[in-house]
Amino acid sequence: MSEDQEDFDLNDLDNKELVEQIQDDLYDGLDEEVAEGVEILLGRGIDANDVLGDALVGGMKVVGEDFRDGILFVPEVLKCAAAMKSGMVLLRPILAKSAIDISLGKFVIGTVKGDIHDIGKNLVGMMLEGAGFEVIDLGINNPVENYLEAIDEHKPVIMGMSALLTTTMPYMGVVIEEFDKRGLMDEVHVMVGGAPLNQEFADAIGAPAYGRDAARSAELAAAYVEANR
Ligand code: B1M
Repeated sequence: MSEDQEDFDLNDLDNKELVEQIQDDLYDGLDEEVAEGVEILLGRGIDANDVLGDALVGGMKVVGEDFRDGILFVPEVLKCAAAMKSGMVLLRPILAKSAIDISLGKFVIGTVKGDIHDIGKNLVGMMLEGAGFEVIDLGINNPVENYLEAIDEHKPVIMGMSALLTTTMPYMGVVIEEFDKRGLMDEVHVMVGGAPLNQEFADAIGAPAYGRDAARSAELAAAYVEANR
């Protein structure tokens, strides 16, 4: 380690510099540094949502662009994802702290078959917990059978699917078709989300709800429950 690096202290940076430093550290896959930076910002009283949006999601945006342009490859992006998660672990208890006494019910969420992206799904899960839902996370790569089993076992109010690839998002339509065949669309509200989706796609596959981002999804889900109590 060079003398410069040894002397470098994240505490010396102002908030704006620290956000940029966290973005750089996330890009370089430095999980300990990302976690330290997040801790410092929280310790300075910065809102957890701002830390998430500016430092972590902001950093991942740059990663996504360079991944798309062939500057970063899968092994590097995996490290970035791990670094992002090291920051999310610290935000989770704050974002997920139950804001409401009465549970809004169960929300099952999972990434669809063929897709292993889970950062966005995990964020949505955190926000839902914060809004008052009990979240059952099915993880990644879920075939329709997993969603069906989860409905049977947990009787959720809402079932959420996430997809990050244009090649996996049509599978959401397959799941909805199966639900429809089994008469489940009246029993469970379905929400879909993920970067390549939009309202038009959600409408086309017959999804009753489309969540644009984590915060909006939690608001939509809570509003649905309130309206149907
Ligand atoms: Co992937 N990947 N990736 N990747 N990866 C994308 C998605 C891509 C856009 C990158 C790019 O080219 N710019 C591109 C997809 C292109 C396309 O389909 N058109 C892509 C590709 C091509 C691939 C591979 C095929 C690469 C390869 O192998 N050649 C491969 C596929 C693997 C597979 O799934 N079968 C692959 C692999 C990976 C990694 C494993 C390396 C890693 C995932 C690690 C992990 O998740 N644990 C990875 C990552 C990290 C990305 C990018 C860089 C970042 C995704 C992310 O976490 N974003 C991504 C580029 C990008 O999106 N800019 C990319 C941050 C997150 C907070 O946002 O997930 O959008 P997001 O979630 C948001 C909203 O979308 C919404 O709320 C969230 C929070 O606000 N939301 C929901 C999400 N789910 C929701 C569900 C809801 C409601 C809202 O209701 C239930």
